[in-house]
Amino acid sequence: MLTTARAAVLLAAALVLGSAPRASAQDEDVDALRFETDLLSSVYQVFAPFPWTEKPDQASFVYADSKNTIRQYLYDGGRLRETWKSFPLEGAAQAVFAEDLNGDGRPEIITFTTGARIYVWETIKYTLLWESVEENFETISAMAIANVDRDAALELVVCADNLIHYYDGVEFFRDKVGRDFVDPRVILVADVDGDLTDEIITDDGYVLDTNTLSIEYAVEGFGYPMSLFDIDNDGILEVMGEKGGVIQFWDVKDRREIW
Ligand SMILES: [Ca+2]
Ligand SMILES: [Ca+2]
Ligand SMILES: [Ca+2]
Ligand SMILES: [Ca+2]
Repeated sequence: MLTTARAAVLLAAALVLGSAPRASAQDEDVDALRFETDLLSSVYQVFAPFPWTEKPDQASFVYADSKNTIRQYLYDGGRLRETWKSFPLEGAAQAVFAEDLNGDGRPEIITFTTGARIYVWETIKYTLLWESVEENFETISAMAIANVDRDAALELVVCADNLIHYYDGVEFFRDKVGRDFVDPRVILVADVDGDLTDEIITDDGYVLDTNTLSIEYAVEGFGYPMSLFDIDNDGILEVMGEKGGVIQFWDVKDRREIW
């Protein structure tokens, strides 16, 4: 899957680079790159759009390469160039995120690795804000960045050693730990039953309450890749996952598979 992701990233970059850098085509190229990065990031976790650039006609993205490094690229004036590279990480990055955790208007870059480490950088001077050296996890399998509690700030929602952990997105202390065993490769956070509170959805088939962190609905796996999509247009997202080459949809509100 990672190899496919990297191939897709290179393909996207090649498509952009391949287009002639005519001044009149530049805005279209930037839009095309933004579209590609959004699409790729929805399927491949090692890839994320970077939602901040100095100028409006630029676009940027981050991705985790196969050499334990996070790289940031900037598309500017018809050219794609690398603007930042992390130091070698403890293990290969499994997912990368670019979200403004501290609300200062600039995204932070967040990743976790096969070495069960979490890293967070700010992106003005690219100072490392946190490396989770003291957590001593055996494994980290999935992560999401979301607001899962009463304060307005974002949390890191991490599945470490098969339990969901919340970390404060500014001070990085552990806020909460679940008790239910889960084993996801991807975590999504959204309101999938229409009660106006978000749930945590794991690709191994669980829907957890964001407040209690206990399982409120379970199926035998939603599939991977997994995403959310309102297929019946009733305003409530369905869970969509791939299993054995088949796309399936679940309506969590009605507790049934609908497709
Ligand atoms: Ca920030
Ligand atoms: Ca919060
Ligand atoms: Ca809900
Ligand atoms: Ca729906």
